[in-house]
Parts: sequence; structure tokens; C-alpha cells
Amino acid sequence: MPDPSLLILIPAYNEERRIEPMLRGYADFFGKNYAGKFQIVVVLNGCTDNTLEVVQNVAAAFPVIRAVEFREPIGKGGALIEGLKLSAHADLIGYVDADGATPPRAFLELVQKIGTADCIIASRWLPGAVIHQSQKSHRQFASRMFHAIVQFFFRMNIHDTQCGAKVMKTAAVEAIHDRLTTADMAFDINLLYSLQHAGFKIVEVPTEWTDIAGSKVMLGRSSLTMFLSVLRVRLIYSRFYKWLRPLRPLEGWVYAKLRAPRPLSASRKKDGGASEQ
Ligand SMILES: Nc1nc2c(ncn2[C@@H]2O[C@H](COP(=O)(O)OP(=O)(O)O)[C@@H](O)[C@H]2O)c(=O)[nH]1
Ligand SMILES: [Mg+2]
Repeated sequence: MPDPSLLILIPAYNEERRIEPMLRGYADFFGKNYAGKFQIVVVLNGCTDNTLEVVQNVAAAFPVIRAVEFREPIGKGGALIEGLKLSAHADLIGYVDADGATPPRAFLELVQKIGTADCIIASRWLPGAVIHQSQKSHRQFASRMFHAIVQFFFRMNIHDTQCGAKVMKTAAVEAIHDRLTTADMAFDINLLYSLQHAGFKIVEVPTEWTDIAGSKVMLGRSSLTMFLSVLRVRLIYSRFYKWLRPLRPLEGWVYAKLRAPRPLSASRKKDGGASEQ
């Protein structure tokens, strides 16, 4: 039996310096090692550098790659929410960062190990993980603090919610897509909690990872935004949310002040207005 068809999403914001080797590496590796159909879709938005041209150049050499661009500042989460709408095109859909922190063989391992799970995620914090280059200590500290907050609020017992590599079955993504409203980097929490809450099985496996310089996450402002978004997801899933309706206009104001991508409405979202590149 051939491998399941696979769609790999790559969110990218101003990645002209980091994305090319990663894209070539993935297209080449999956071309040689994956027996099923696969496609790579780079989801860009609001880039002010030459990421799009770089992606288009690589796509000219590898037809499995294409780019979708959104002009508005919809954030990594917003880009993935749009990208996940393409899930119907494949049996499995996953995403991975543009910086090449996760090598293609580690991503393939996720696909191969999904088994009866609905979602499989790469973990840098499980025994057996191979970390070639660790994050700087202040980032590790922020990451562990974030983890403690997430565990306190959601009790998901997941060691590493933030590693950029995740693979899901299409049916699971489609069932919870409406619940995805987090546009910033806390998107992963929104995704994982929605899946777990709906009864889908998430497994975490140790991964191989290398910290790549040039992170787009500015610790101060991003941490505050992520904290707010985590709190927001918690509230959306609580019975208090309906009482907070009068405060909703404030939500947009707070995210604008933080210069963070604005969350989508928890009731229903509008289409982002993609242009195929
Ligand atoms: N489309 C899109 N992608 C983004 C945005 N912000 C970050 N990303 C992507 O999200 C991924 C993770 O970002 P990165 O800077 O590597 O974060 P870190 O390694 O977790 O510190 C990368 O592929 C980024 O290009 C955004 O606003 N829009
Ligand atoms: Mg990174």
C-alpha cells in the first residue's frame, strides 16, 4: 500500500535568509524517501523581504512546492489556520518552521509513527530527543515558564507544545477547524487543546532539533501576547466566556497595542483572502 498523501505547510515571515536550504532539503528528501503523494505549501504573509521570490525560485526546481500569500498581518497562527483549510487535499497534514530547526528525516518520522493517533508532535523535552544546538538560556527559561502556565491552565500533560513540527489526520483537523482562532505563536495551544477536548488522540515523540539563529519571536512582547492568547483560549473553553461578550471590543484594542496579530472571532472567522503565487 502506498504511504498516505501528505501536505506539509510552512508558515513563513521574512524568511529570505533561512528558508531556501530548508525547502530544498525537504523537497529533495521527501522526493527520495516518501512513497506517497506529497506537497509543500509555504504560507506567507506580510513579508517585507524577498521570501516570496526565494520560494518561487526553489518552486521552479521542485514542482511539489507552492506558495500562498496573504497580505494582511495574520501571524503564524493565522497563516496556519488558512493553510489547514487545504487539509482535504491529503490524508495527513502537518506543519514545520521555515528555519530548518527540524530536519526532514525527523518530520518523516512523525508521519511514519502516527499510527492510531490523530495528531503527532515532535518534542524536544522527552528523553531520547537529540538537540544539536540548544536555544539560548533566556529563551529556554521563557519556554519553560510558558510550559508551566499552559500546564496549569490546560493539564494537557504535553511536554513540548511549541516545537514547530506537528502532523495530523485530516478528519481531526476538519472536526476542530472552527475552534482555531489564535493568530499569534500560541496557536499551537489552541490547536492541541481543541483536539484533546474533542477526544482526539495526541502523541508526543522525541525529536531531533537544532536552534537556528534569527528567531522572529521578540521575547518581551511575544510572551505577553502568548500569555494573553492562552488565557483567551482557556476562557473560550470555559462557561464564563459568554459573560465576557461586552469586553470583546477591548480584545482587538489590546492586540493592536501589542502589535500582535489579531485573534479571529471565536464564533466564526472570515476568509483571509489568499493569493496563489
Ligand atoms: N506566515 C507567518 N509565519 C510566521 C509569522 N511569524 C513567524 N512565522 C513563522 O513561524 C515559524 C517559527 O518562527 P521562528 O522565528 O523560527 O520562531 P522560534 O524558532 O519558535 O523562535 C517560522 O517559520 C516563521 O517564519 C507570521 O507572522 N506569519
Ligand atoms: Mg525557529
